[in-house]
Amino acid sequence: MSHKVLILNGPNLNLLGTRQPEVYGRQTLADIEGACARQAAALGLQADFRQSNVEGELVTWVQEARAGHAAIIVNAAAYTHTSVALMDALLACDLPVIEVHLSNIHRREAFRHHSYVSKAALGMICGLGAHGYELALAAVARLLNTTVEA
Ligand code: CA2
Repeated sequence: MSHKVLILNGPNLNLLGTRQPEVYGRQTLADIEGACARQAAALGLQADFRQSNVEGELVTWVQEARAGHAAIIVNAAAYTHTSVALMDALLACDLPVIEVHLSNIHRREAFRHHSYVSKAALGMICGLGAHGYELALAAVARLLNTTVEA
């Protein structure tokens, strides 16, 4: 049975493709979901792709992931820089966590340079647009295979 990977997207990412294409690209979140589904299948994984504008809903999904998912990929959007609650949930989930951002948060405003999510993440991919999600899935596939073989 293929491993299920929870791919979480935070607030306002549902607006992708409608505004600020110079920062976030032209792809919609549905485009990214489709690309993740294809990449996951090619890697023998299953993508469970979700978006929420509600911090508590993201926290609940992370808590529930422990029961049925093998890893979490998370673009927490603005909650990256504010949410101790999401960080605590990710730290407690006992799953490998990969952080993704479409933009290079370190080339942007100073308030985007700090990430609470990074405290719980094995690694972070930023600045490569939607391709970052596919790279994160490749990293998860490698991590899970390594774990099985070790
Ligand atoms: O670069 C990323 O992926 C971010 O996580 C995106 C967040 C931002 O707060 C982070 O600092 C970096 C913002 C997501 C909002 O996306 C929009 C897309 C189109 C129009 C408006 C917002």
